[in-house]
Amino acid sequence: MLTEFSSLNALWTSLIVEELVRKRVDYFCLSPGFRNSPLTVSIAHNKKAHSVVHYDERGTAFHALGYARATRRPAVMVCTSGTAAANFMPAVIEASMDMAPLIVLTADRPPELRHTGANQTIDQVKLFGGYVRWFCDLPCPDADIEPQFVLTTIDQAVHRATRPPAGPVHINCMFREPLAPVGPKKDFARHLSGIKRWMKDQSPYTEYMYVPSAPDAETVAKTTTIISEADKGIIVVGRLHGSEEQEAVKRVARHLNWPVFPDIASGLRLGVTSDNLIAYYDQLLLSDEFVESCQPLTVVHFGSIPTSKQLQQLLEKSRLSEYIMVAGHPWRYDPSHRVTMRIEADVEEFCKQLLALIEQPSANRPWLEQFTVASDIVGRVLHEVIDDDDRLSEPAVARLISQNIRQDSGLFVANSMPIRDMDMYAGPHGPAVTVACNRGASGIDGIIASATGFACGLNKPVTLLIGDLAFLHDVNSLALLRALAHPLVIMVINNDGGGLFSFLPIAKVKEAFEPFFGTPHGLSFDKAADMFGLDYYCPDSRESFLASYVSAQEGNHSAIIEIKSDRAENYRFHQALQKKIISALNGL
Ligand SMILES: Cc1ncc(C[n+]2csc(CCOP(=O)(O)OP(=O)(O)O)c2C)c(N)n1
Repeated sequence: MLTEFSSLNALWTSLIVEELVRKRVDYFCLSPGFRNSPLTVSIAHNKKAHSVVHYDERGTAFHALGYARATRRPAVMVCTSGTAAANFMPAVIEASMDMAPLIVLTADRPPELRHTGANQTIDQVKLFGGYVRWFCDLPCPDADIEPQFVLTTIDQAVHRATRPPAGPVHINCMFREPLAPVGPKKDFARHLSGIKRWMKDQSPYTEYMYVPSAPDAETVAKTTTIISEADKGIIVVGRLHGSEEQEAVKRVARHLNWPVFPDIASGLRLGVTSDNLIAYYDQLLLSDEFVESCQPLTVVHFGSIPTSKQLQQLLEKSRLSEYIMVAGHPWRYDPSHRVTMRIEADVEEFCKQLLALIEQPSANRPWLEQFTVASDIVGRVLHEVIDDDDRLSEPAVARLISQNIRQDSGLFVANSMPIRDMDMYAGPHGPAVTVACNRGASGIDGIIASATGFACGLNKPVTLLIGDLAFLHDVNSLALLRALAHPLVIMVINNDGGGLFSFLPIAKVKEAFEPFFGTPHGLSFDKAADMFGLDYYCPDSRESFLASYVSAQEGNHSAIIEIKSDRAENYRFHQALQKKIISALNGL
């Protein structure tokens, strides 16, 4: 590391960037602005820093979030002062609620310009409130403050962002003029004398050792007893963090051989290989008769709250004797207030210890078979109604993606109907691709940007399934597709408004429904593709859909595939499908 800089601003920001990089936090998402120039230029100068630049801070932040989701490592987002920083808020909230690590660096004016009417100056202190794991109001670079302070601040920030519950941290960086690193360089060797070793080294200044909490033997033994003696047990799996957790939960699920209800983001729902994975659990629960006959008494739950409303209702309705929830953080995750035993432990470690202790419980074959038989019946109805039908319905799109997505790719599903359709109808025997979604706060904002970040983090092609309103909400982020090394295929279901609302009781308020909820816009997206230089397809049959999807995935170019749908017709299709499923399940 050099000792000559044009200003203390340039010196401090190069310490910040270098320390982040040494912590393996080397992915920087920036938006342009002048107040953040010292940070921006230091990022540009650091050869180990990877950067993405996007003009819209909201998209920049969601891109960082998508990257963090894919890598489980923090991404850094950088912006100027004022409303630029406020535009980071939606992604900060999503990251906070779904435990994705982020380092937020906002530039700010010096203290003497706060509350003075100075241009582009807002109150940025604790701007993100309780949604960050840690806030630091970093003073203006100052020769009287030792450089060690800068390094330990970054080390603390990375630690707070990554230890469970992971999440965003915010460092508000005040800078006084001059901001541009121009003019003659000065030697800061004396100022840097306290960190000589760090200057020669490649290691971070402070190593934080995080030892994940292993469950104590007593807890594992107690759980083992409950599980061994349990009757009518099910395993619920919500979103898990990373493939290690997924593998560990899979092993426990296989060993217990209880029916497993895997959420679409659990990592267990696609590419199913075990007989006890109940792929269509959500659809089974449509039948009151089936629900009556299959009420669980014991639940073991890993990961977050699943998307399925049916499952939530089942858990509320059942007379559970034990509801064990295992997660590596202290949060409640219990909206129906049914959890009786909450184990805060590293999920992998807990699963390992449980497996070492627990014998395979005596098989309750009829209990498991009830679910596997019913799930097969749902599968047959779906095949008949969706796969054997020429129409390109919205459920058909979800199914076709699950069956035809490339093995070596990722899948991002938007909120509203895309995630529900995928959860309910995805074929379980397609490729086991990595799935991500923004389910922390379930916004329809920032989805395109999140998918681009996810693609960069995975370093693989990604398919995004998204509705038209979510697409329009984030159309700016199509500019981010330029940053991708692999193509993103955006499947946009254009049902001319919010399809989800047709399924809600508000749909009965006829006079207000269309203008205030359905919100038709009459737009199509060919021109958006044109504007951002993307390939564009608009298939109107299963056959042309498949041809478009194959071509888009084979091409080395991002594409929009627009599927036009009719909201009212989609609602009727779902209703008819569900009626068939219920009648096939009744009388089982
Ligand atoms: C940022 C944000 N604003 C509003 C909502 C409320 N909302 C939930 S679903 C939905 C409609 C989404 O429409 P679209 O993306 O076209 O998907 P579809 O419902 O047609 O599947 C809206 C507005 C939200 N979840 N997030």
